[in-house]
Amino acid sequence: MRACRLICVVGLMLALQIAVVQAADVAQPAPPFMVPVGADGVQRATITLDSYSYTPNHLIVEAGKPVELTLTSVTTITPHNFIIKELSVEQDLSAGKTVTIKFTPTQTGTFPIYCDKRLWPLPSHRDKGMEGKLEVK
Ligand SMILES: [Cu+2]
Repeated sequence: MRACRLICVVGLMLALQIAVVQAADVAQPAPPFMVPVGADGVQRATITLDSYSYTPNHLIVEAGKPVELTLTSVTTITPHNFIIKELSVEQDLSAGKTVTIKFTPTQTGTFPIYCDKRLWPLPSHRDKGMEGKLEVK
């Protein structure tokens, strides 16, 4: 009887441990991407746009240096866009296209990146998880 109870307790503890490990895996966000500065002083990165995500979705750049982002869409039908409202960045991107945008952030802070496309009456792409952030240091 006592042995049976012990086995049950050990079994339960193992099950809980597995559940905790799985939860940690799911909750782990992708690490932020430190955008490298080229020899010409330009900070360059490539971002992949899919339905409904940006990869990478958390970029870190330095203030006062130009940023050049190559946006590549890997969708076959759905158009997306790339908006950083605070920095006046707004770029449409048709399915399968690649566009390069350039801007120079002058103020530090963390600014949301998102896609505001939506097919009425469905939720916006941002609501479906198509968002990220630009951290300016
Ligand atoms: Cu979109």
